Amino acid sequence: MSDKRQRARVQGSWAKPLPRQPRPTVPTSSSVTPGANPPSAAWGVGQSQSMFEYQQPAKAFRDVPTEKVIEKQGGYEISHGSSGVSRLRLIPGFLPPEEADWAFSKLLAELPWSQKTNYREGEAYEEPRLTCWFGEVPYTYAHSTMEANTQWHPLLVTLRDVVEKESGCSFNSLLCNLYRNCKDSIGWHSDDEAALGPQPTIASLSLGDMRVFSLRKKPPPEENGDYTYMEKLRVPLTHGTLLIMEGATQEDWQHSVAKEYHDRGPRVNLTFRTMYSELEGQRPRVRPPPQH
Ligand SMILES: O=C(O)CCC(=O)C(=O)O
Repeated sequence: MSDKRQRARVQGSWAKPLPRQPRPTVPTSSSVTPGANPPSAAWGVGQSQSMFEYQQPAKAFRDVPTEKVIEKQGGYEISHGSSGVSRLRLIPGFLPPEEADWAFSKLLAELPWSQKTNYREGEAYEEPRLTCWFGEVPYTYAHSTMEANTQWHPLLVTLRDVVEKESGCSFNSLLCNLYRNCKDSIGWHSDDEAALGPQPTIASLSLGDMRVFSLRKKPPPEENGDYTYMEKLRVPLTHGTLLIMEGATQEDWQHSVAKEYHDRGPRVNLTFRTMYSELEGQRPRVRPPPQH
C-alpha cells in the first residue's frame, strides 16, 4: 500500500507527512566516558516546543560484565596483562570428606584463635573474624602485626606437606582465618605485601561451611578506582577444597569473602605463603622444595 493511502486509512483523512526530525547520532567509541553510568531515558520536552523530542544521552552505555562462576576442578588463566598471566587452580574435594571433617574439628578446637585489631585512617577496628599466624617472621597488614610463631600445630605441618606436594611450592608461613558465622568476612584486598615477594603463590585450603570467594580485576588508571566495569569471578569454596592463586593474580586482582544473608556455620581457611625476611636482604626463608 502506498504511503499516502496508508496514512488515509489510519487517520481517516489525508494527513500531512510528519515534519522530519534530525536523527540522533550514535556515539562513537571515542565518546565513551570511563566510569559513566548507563544513560537514563532521554525523552524530554524541548524548551520552545510543545512536543517531546529525543535528547542525545550525554554518556554512552557500557556493559557491566556478568560475574563468572568457577566451580569445576581445573586450571584457569583468568587474565593476561603487562604483568603476566593470572592463574587459579581449583581442586574441590582435595581432602576426602572424613579427613576434612577430622581436620576441621581439630583445628577449630585447638588453634590459638584470637581477634586482631587493625587500623584504618588512624581508627582502630576489630577484624570480623578470628585469626592466627604461623611463620618465622612476623606478618604485618592493615597497620598491625602478628608476631612470629614457630609453634606449628602438628596437623598444620601434615597439611602443609600435602599442599606443597600438590602445588610444587614450598611454604614457610600460614595465615589461618576462622569465619564463625555468616557475619564474619574479609574485605577486598590483594596478598601483595612486600615480604611476600613478586608474584607470590598462595595456596588456600578451606574446611567447614561453604563460603563464596570473590575476585575482581583491578581497574586501569583511567577508571579512577572504579571497579564497576571490571571483570568479576565467584569461586564457591567448599569443605576440603584447595585453591591456588599464582602468577599475577595478586598484582592484577583483588579478592574477598563477603558477609552473607543466610546462616552459615563456622569455616576455617588456611592460606599457605612464602615470606621473605627483610632482615635477610629479601632472601627467602624456605625449606627445599617438596619431593614428588
Ligand atoms: O577465607 C578465604 O578464603 C580468604 C582469606 C584471605 O583472603 C586471606 O587470608 O588473605
